[in-house]
Amino acid sequence: MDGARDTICALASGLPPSAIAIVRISGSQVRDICGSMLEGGVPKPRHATFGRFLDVSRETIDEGLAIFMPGPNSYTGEDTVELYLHGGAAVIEHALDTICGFESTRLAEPGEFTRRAFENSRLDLVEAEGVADLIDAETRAQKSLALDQLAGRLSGQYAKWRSGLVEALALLEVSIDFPDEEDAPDDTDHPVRQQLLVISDSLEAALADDEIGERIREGFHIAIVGPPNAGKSSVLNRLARREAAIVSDIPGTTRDIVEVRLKIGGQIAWVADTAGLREAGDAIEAEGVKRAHARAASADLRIQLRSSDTEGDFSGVSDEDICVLNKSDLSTSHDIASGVLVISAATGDGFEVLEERIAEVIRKKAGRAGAPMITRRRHRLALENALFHVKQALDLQARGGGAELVAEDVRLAARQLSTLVGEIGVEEILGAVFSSFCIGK
Ligand SMILES: Nc1nc2c(ncn2[C@@H]2O[C@H](COP(=O)(O)OP(=O)(O)OP(=O)(O)O)[C@@H](O)[C@H]2O)c(=O)[nH]1
Ligand SMILES: [Mg+2]
Repeated sequence: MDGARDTICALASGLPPSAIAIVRISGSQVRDICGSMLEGGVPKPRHATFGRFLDVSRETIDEGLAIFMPGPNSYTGEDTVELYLHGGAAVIEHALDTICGFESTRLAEPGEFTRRAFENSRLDLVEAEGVADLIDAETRAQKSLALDQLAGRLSGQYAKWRSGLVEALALLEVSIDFPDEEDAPDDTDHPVRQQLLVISDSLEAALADDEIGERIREGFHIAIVGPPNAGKSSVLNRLARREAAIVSDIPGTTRDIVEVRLKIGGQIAWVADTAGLREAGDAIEAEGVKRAHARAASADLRIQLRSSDTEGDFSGVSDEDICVLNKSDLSTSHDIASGVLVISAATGDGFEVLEERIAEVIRKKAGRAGAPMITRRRHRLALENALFHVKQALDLQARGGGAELVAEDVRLAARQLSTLVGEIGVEEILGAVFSSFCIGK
């Protein structure tokens, strides 16, 4: 990314054609651009001002509203203007071409407006991720998670842990700097230990969250498992309402995992069809069976599928799984155990109940989460590393390690939290976070 001195512009609204297009410009050239492009000159700050937009040859680009937000009290912290144009491709192109004709002015890269907001301390890194998540949110749950994050609840929690560590560090520094000083607290070991124990417990509790925040953000994992020919692929297709997986009467049809993304119970879910579980015939099927077992083990929820015409055996199945007997349209000689859902992928019989049962499980899982929730792998890794160092510090202290050594681990733990909120700017982290944004944000 180029230096912050360039002025950047982008279409901030959806792709044309649309009723209105919003073009956003940020940087030191904004006043000059307004002075030249807007018939009425630089608009009054934070007032919607109607007028004509002109190119350098004084040809009309369009007419519409402009809102000027002078820095530092703007989204990016720089002078910013938003132009509200008619949302046609030609209008937008004419406007952007004109703007990019100004000195040191260019199209923005993905996430560059938010990156500037971050660099100008308008947002921390975790809050900036909240912006991206809010834009990507498809469910209410994702939206409220993103809003919480944007409002700084997650950053607040991370900051609390960090300041606890800094306090412990301050106590340790006292015993390092003034080991024999009269005024120094006699025993800093005990308060340091207390402080570190509180943080370690709190980090451990936050990490033991079944990754619900990540599930809400990225989707819950559901696996359909069972013997060959039970109708797993047929069930997947009916849940997906399309022919996503191949169905045939040859046992062992599915080998690779076929996944569909659904909205269910107000959440996103990835439903995986898997290879039928049996002592496999050939090497390819054996690999499929291996993958099926692995996916079943890592899933948040398993749908155990059996076919009523062959076997209705659910022995050995976990209480947390949903037991489903398929092919209800065929006659069955089995007793049906209580709690087993009876469906037919051929007729659709029982699917409403099945979908409701899935929704119920997911809603329950999502509802178990405490607040604020860890929403990304990046955060989880940083917190796990922080916890590792806190525990190591506690361990060292218990074994009579010197304050310098204990302090080093506490410092490393605090550093993890600083990196998390972007206080310590590691360039590749910033690149990874902001490149996932859309252009114009
Ligand atoms: N009558 C009836 N046939 C069904 C039903 N569901 C699936 N079938 C048939 O059962 C056969 C197997 O269906 P699949 O969906 O391919 O079964 P599968 O469990 O994915 O099988 P594998 O991929 O081999 O493990 C096909 O011929 C389907 O048409 C049902 O509810 N009723
Ligand atoms: Mg199949």
